Amino acid sequence: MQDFRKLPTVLTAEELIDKIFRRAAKVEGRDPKERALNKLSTISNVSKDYFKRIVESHPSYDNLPEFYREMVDVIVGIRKLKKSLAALKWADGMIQKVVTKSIREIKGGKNPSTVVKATYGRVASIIEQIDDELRFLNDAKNRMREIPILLDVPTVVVAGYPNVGKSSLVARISTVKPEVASYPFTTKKINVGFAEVGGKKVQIIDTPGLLDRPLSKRNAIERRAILSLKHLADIILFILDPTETCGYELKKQLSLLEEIRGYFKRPTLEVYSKADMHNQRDRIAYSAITGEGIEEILQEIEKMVKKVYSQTSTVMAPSGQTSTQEQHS
Ligand SMILES: Nc1nc2c(ncn2[C@@H]2O[C@H](COP(=O)(O)OP(=O)(O)OP(=O)(O)O)[C@@H](O)[C@H]2O)c(=O)[nH]1
Ligand SMILES: [Mg+2]
Repeated sequence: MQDFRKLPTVLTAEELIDKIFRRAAKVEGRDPKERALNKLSTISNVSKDYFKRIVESHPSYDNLPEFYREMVDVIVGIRKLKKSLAALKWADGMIQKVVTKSIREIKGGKNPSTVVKATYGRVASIIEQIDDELRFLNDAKNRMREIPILLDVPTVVVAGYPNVGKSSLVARISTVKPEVASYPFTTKKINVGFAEVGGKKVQIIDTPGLLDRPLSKRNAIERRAILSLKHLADIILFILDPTETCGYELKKQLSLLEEIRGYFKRPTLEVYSKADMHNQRDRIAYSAITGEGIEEILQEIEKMVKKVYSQTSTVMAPSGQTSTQEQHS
């Protein structure tokens, strides 16, 4: 499985030039000619190995399971990522050409130290040309750390308007403790935790808040929630805040709920949050503060998981393979 937290740090052009030339500087030889040839092959090898390591640390983005591919696209942009990796391959090829030419020149009788000096200059200039791409790849690596490792187990995606109490519930029922705060869009990425439901491991996913608006208007934070609903949810746990202290009217929240039911067509459990602040009980109402309703929610999830997983079909595993097991229709 692709673990995006294992992508290596990428040096800037300056750091990479320094690394290559420091290695070349240490190289010896019996005479000036041999020393120069050894330095050139060191430049060639160190840069080749470095570029290869970076390029190969990335998966083939075209073959990634959709959730991961779309997440990478939302977080960093796949086109830009591919362009940057291609730039590294270009630089590698150019350096190899320059070094090959220099070796030929020395063997042809040119002054070894003059050729080495000129090679240093050319190699440095090639690497400087990909400085933006190197920096982009390092930044991308840092940003892609947020992509979670997912398990192929029944998955509940918790969704709703911003600030309604999603993370507070996820903290209460699962192993993950996401940040909770009294303002919208506190959660900006997907948090994955686990809960034991009826003796079975269930994956619980906390998502950023969604507003009731067309997909084309959704921001990158909201898109992370949409991708979770689209690709990961066996069950949707939709949270409504009837107190409207979240800052959004219940009417709007209900309209989002209808949209999500219609669009994703997954078994959906609707619950009211903040039960300690209101008396509406026409849906399960829970309080993350008093614990009211929490047990009921877990029981409902257990029932839904059983129902959903009694039908056998194929699920997407994070590794990209598909596995047959009991799953939703
Ligand atoms: N009284 C009361 N307040 C709650 C309850 N659950 C959450 N809150 C408060 O509601 C606010 C939002 O809670 P969060 O859990 O961060 O809400 P969220 O839906 O994850 O918010 P975003 O990540 O911004 O979308 C915080 O101030 C919480 O303390 C509850 O059961 N009762
Ligand atoms: Mg949250």
